[in-house]
Amino acid sequence: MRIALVHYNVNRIANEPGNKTVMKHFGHMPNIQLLYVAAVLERLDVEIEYYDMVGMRIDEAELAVRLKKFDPQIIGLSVYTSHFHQAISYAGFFKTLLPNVKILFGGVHMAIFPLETLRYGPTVDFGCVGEAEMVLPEFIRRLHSNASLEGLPGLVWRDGEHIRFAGPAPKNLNLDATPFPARHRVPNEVYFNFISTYRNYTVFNSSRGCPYPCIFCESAQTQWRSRSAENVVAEFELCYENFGIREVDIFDSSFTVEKQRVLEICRLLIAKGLHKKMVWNVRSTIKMMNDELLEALREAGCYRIFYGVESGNEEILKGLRKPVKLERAERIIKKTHDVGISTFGYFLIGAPGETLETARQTIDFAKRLPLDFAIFNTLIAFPETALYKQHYLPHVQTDFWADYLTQPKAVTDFMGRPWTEMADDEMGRLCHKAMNEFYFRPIQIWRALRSVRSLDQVKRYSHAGVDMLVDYALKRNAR
Ligand code: B12
Repeated sequence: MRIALVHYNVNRIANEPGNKTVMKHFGHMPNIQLLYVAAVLERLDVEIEYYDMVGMRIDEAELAVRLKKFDPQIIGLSVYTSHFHQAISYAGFFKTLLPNVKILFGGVHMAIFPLETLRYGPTVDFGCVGEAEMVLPEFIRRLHSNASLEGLPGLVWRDGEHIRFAGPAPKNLNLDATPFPARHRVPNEVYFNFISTYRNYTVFNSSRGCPYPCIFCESAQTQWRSRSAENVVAEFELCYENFGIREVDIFDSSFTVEKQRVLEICRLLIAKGLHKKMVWNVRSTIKMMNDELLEALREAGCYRIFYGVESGNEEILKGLRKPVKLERAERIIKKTHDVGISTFGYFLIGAPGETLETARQTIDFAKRLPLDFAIFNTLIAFPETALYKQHYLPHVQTDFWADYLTQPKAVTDFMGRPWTEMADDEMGRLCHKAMNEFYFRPIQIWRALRSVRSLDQVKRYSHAGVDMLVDYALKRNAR
């Protein structure tokens, strides 16, 4: 059996909350989800081709040529709700090229809208609802043996006129048994993100799920599962030895949930000398960080920590169910900076109860912290989040995300924020102002320059800086 996996170029995101300059310079990262899928398929009796359209510079014409040549029976895509319509248009494109090909969707979107995706996406044949490693082995086995797909957990599929779904797959509780992402299928040397130091950069996942209840996140209070320290460090080693990777970006929602595991990862990285050969960074809640962890992380080569600070107002934080106190956030970020780890803060404008005054407090708080980088985004209510269910749906007449699935036009519609009286324009303007106020300070320019370690980084920072300046000047003139 032949299966093609396509990491398509995402350029139509619904309700995009991001800063334009950051989006423009965002970089291009490997698709870790789809690389896991490739690794799982490699263990089965399947021939695979993997196309990263941006990373491998494959445009649609070239993709068509390659797909026709490979002639897969199945094409797999990883889908977020925010770009569902783009995935659907790719599915249509693939079916015109290869009329008999079956389209398989997976990813976070399938976990939320399994039945709806097949109902409103007639070009989608199968959906994987859950982790690939929990569904694909049995799916492929049944396809190979021509067995019925009936009752297969984690698979949504078409049976003539009917859509069948036996419920989601059980969670993978043994992450150490999962193969490492198939990085040998992609050009690792081209990947980077907007503030990464090196270009031979990769995305990494050491745990899944998150125990915290933040209302804006779909992973809130989902079962947290982790890989052992040995398994994590073995993947670091492979990245360095086999793929020449020099920077590892750990995207776990909650890397620091288990202190002993983090300390052991640090110890092993040092024991193998990897702390001197590679740099890495993590995302952490303020709540789970402490002085001992910070010292250990620094020693082991962790050079940046991304903190979700979100707001400079305690009441807003409570409303977001964010487990952070401002005083602690300030202390931990200062300590992170003092031990020599670069700091990055995420902030939100437009939370429930936000006013001009609380937004101002957020901007001032961010400026007071020793942060090397900060980003201010407007808050978006994603499906299945508490924010959507409790602060959005009760206040509007329609179910935005349910309607969005049936209306491609909705991609360009803005869903609104009924939980605050502030106008969208005003929040957008405040985010823009916050970015300018934060970055155009001598101390901040100095901090950005001080964090530079590679020529590639100098070029990227200068381009982004110039764009921010031009944008700033144009917006000023327009006012
Ligand atoms: C890392 C991450 C990113 C990284 C992605 C890095 C990368 N290239 O891999 C970056 C920073 C690029 C990113 C960007 C965005 N993200 Co994001 N991101 C996450 C995060 C934190 C972790 C995802 C992850 O790595 N999981 C680990 C992998 C191993 O698990 P997995 O994704 O579930 O994959 C498994 C299964 O789903 C399945 N599977 C997945 N794909 C496929 C495909 C096939 C064919 C099959 C069979 C199976 C399968 O098998 C996989 C392996 O077991 C999640 C939150 C979370 N904690 O889950 C948000 C999240 C997925 N992101 C989200 C969003 C909204 C975005 C943005 C749209 C935000 C924005 N507006 O800018 C952008 C989209 C940009 C883009 N170009 O696509 C939302 C998605 C909401 C939704 N319903 O769509 C989430 C859930 C966060 C949230 N708000 O709650 N993100």
